[in-house]
Amino acid sequence: MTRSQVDTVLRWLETRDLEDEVCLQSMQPEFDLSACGQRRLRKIRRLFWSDPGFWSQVLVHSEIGRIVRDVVGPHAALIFHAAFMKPGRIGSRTAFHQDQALWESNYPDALTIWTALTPCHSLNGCLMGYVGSHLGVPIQHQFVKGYEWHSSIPDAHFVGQKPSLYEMEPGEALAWHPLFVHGSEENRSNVDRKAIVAVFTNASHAGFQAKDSFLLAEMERIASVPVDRIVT
Ligand SMILES: O=C(O)CCC(=O)C(=O)O
Repeated sequence: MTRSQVDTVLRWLETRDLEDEVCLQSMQPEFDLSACGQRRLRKIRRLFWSDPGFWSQVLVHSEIGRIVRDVVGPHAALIFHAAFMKPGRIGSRTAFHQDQALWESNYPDALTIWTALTPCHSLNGCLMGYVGSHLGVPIQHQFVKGYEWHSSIPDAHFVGQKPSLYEMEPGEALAWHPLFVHGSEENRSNVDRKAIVAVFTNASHAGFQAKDSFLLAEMERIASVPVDRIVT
């Protein structure tokens, strides 16, 4: 994403961050809590479905749309779209997992694209992952004491292995396979570490089902109508 696209998305997210919790319910919010009771947004989901016009412009006019069309193909559909806000000082970690383990349906062709909106480095909880893990098999996930957000891969699985750290600048993106093992540490800096993640898959597969889905081709149609809300 370009700097101006990143700024536009940050402004959109800032508005959500200031919204009343009740207004955010359809985005299934999660919150981080400090020891003294401070509550900040950790994650919101269903970004696209809360503002399809805005997000069609962002996804199609950034490199994301082109990459998805090349890799996933003409029947690509968005099935998950979330923001990770990882607030300064209190932003919690994301335990190691394979995305496929957290989904209700199988999406073997899915492509996850994670875009940094702020600098992401080791101090503020950049993405980490095990190179080559996508070539393996689905790993057993379980609920681990002290980490309730979702099931994850117990530490014992990684004895003797070190994850790679992906330090990134705003606008840079990572793309991965549904079996790629990844996570992130807590934010130990004073500033928020923000990123958005979009998952696309091939919607023309027999038996394709998803609670939310939106075709890239339809986004392209929407984005072809000029609007003044996004600067490219
Ligand atoms: O942004 C993060 O810290 C975690 C992202 C993640 O785990 C995901 O998108 O699946």
